[in-house]
Amino acid sequence: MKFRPVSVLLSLLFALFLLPQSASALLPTSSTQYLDNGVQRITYRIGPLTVTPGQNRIAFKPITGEEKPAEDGWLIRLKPDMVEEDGSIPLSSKVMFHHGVWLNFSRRDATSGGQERFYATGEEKTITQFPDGYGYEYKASDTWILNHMIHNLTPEPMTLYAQYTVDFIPADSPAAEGIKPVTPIWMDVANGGLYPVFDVWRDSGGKDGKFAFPDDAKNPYPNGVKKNEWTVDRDGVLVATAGHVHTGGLYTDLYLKRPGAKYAGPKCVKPAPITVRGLKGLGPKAKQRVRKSNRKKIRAYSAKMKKYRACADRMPRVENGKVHLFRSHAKYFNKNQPISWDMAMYGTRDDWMVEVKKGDVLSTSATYETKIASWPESMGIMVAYMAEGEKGNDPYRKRVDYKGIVNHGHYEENNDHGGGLPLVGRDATKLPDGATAGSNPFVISDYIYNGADFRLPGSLGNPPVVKKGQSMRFEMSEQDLEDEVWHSLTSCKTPCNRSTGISYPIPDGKFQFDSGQLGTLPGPDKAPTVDRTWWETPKSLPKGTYTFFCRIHPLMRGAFRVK
Ligand SMILES: [Cu+2]
Repeated sequence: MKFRPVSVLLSLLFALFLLPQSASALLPTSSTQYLDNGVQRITYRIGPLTVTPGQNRIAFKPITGEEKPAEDGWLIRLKPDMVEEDGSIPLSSKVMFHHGVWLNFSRRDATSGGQERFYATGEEKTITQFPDGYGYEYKASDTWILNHMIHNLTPEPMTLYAQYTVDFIPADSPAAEGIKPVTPIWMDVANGGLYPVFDVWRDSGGKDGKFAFPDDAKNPYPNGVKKNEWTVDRDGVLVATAGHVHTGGLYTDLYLKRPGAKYAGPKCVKPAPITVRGLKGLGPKAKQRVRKSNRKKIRAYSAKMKKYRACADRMPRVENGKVHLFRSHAKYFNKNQPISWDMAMYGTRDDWMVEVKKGDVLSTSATYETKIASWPESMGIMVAYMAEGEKGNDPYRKRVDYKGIVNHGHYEENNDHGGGLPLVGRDATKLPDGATAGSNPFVISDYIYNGADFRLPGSLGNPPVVKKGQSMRFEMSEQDLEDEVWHSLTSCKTPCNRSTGISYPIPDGKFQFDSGQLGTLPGPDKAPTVDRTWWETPKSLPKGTYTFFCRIHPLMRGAFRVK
């Protein structure tokens, strides 16, 4: 989309009234660019969001007055960001936008029945854009709430803003004429929960080294409800989709099932093979003569084969009424290693446009790599957008699952990969024995695994020792529990002492263990914590020195020894 930044209109009035005298660096809540096709490109910031040291909590923030459009209209593109007070984007090695889900409390969600989840982002910061002529209908009277999880990887407090840039067409603008509304169809392998996650363990993926949820999971849906499916509730056309995975994720898939449906396109006729007199044993001249005399025949055959291949390529593969609609690949900028947030998802092309019928079943799955590491608390989401009663591509006649378009390039905030120098501590495998594990637990406080943290100097950093077949216990401090600072003990490959970044350390220990996020919360849904304040090392570990880190605060490193 081309645009001409004619002018930048700051919301001066609001800004002047709201600007605290001490905070002259504060940017206004919104700013507008007028694009030349009747579209306003408006950047809103939601906040300030106070981010406590080390936090990793799910919170809700009403999106009020000047944090969203003032008049009715259409949202045709949304681009997310997370910014500091001066508008700069923090390094994702320091703070991570785990997720932001924009909820519209004035509408019902198509797939969950709760409040409508109409837009979402994770740290990969996917831009949502609808094909020309489609938009998300906006009413100024709608109640919006941001469900956000901002993960502070450091002990420093922060003040941040969730920022989003919308391409907006006011309802009374001539450009709004004929825009068709889209409904968000939230597809999720664990749809419905506040924290829809699953664990991926290294080597669980079988021969191909890939683990797909739910297909490869044992008993993925214990109560029998297939959370990754949705029955289409009206005839319509899917206009766009893109996936969401976490680090280690390779792709998400979207399928459609129509009971009894079969391939309905033209038959692709494979040409009968032709025979040419054998060339074996002939001299070069004779060979040329034979080829020449058969040239017409060969050409005709090649042309038919070409036609056949093109036809076959356009043919969808239908199995038991099920057809593949799209695979949203994750493109990693990290030398193609799927080990960090330095990535972007593939989204559909504007000509994707898939016809669906009432009663069809949409389903999704998410695939992760399992050769490099384990990936606890992973997600698999595909938000699709659907327009009603439109004409599109019949997925049973014509293949629609082409590769799509990568959503964006590498982002600067993802430059800090870590895994280098300086080392954060000594090599624990070479340190002498520390204390012997007794009845007192090791207490985690001030971002230190006290008694087991190899970053500490001298004998303080020596790995504590436990007898084979026994376990040692780690406990959260009262203070961390009170401050809601969750920690994990997650195995990483020894010596696990390189610099911290978005791709180091990772859960790649030779023997895998993960405590989950230690902590407890009030209420029925304790996510993201495991609702436990302690963890014990597995009794099954063979002799050796084990290193671990905190997935929430990867600067934290520890070790223990089994003897
Ligand atoms: Cu921690």
